[in-house]
Amino acid sequence: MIKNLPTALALSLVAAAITGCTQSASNPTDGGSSATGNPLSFGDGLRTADPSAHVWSDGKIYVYTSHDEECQEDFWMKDWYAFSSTDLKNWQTHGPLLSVDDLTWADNYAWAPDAAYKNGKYYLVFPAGTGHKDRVNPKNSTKWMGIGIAESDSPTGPFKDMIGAPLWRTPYANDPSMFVDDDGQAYLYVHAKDRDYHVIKMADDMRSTEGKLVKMDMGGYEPKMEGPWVFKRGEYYYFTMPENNRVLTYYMAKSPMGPWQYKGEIMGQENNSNNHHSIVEYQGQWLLFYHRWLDIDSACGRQRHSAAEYLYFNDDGTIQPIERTDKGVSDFATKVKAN
Ligand code: FUB
Repeated sequence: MIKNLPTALALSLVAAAITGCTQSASNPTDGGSSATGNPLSFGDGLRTADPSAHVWSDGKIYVYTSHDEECQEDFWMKDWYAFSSTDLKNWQTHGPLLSVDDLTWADNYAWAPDAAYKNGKYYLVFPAGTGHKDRVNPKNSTKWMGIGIAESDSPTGPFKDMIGAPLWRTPYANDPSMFVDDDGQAYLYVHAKDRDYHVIKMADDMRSTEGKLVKMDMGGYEPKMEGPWVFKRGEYYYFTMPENNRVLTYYMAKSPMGPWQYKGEIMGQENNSNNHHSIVEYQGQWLLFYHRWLDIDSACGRQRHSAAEYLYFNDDGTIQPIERTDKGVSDFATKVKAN
């Protein structure tokens, strides 16, 4: 919790310059409310962002999120949560699953996490870092971020950082997405300094990487991006991302390492602010989880809230564009029953 509100507001304005998010407290009509479906009713007064959804063998859907402090200071974030459900309306809170206080190598920037399951273990893959970003004099910045991986016997932790170090120190990296293919090989995609559109294989024990970051063939289109998310449906792999940090777009391929073909927009930008998403199939229904910057209940103007929408494919495997709705997936239980 930020105690010095004027300082917090000043820093929020600096962050706004970066995210492009206008932190206006005067527009309460542009958001949904949890009573209607979006944002998702995660409860406990927690502000969440960067939702990564997975369905595990217990039949529940789990959404792993980062956790925004109230009136967050320039994305200074401390811990990660998960939320589980069977109807996407009633959610159970789990966490914190892990905190930067549990790490020996980072003390801040608990940014967008992902999760994976392999060989009977659950993994929380997460970015974290140290230092300070000087937005006025970037040359004075000391900020560094890397990717960690923590292990548990349960999807809800407690997760333990078994390596006690990041997977690598250079290049600077965040926003990990871990995709485990049908043959058990895990692939790690990241947003990294000078290494976007790269992938690295994980070793079988998931405690180290194998080989180098490999540059993928993106068919000649490589805009600024962050927050990659890779999934498979039928014969196609999908590489999806917030293009320019705001617009959700995607590529398709026949292999998890490409070559990829750009297919265009899934969801447009909102409030000129960042978005971060995941895509998963649950009970036969494909779903998009993402976050919105909404001015609902905060003295600090727009803050981030996790949300979800239905996602549909065309016959050729391409994804139909999605609009943000207030209703979201609140009728999921009846919808899947009817199918
Ligand atoms: O939540 C912190 C950062 O903001 C994430 O890592 C990015 O993807 C953006 O959502």
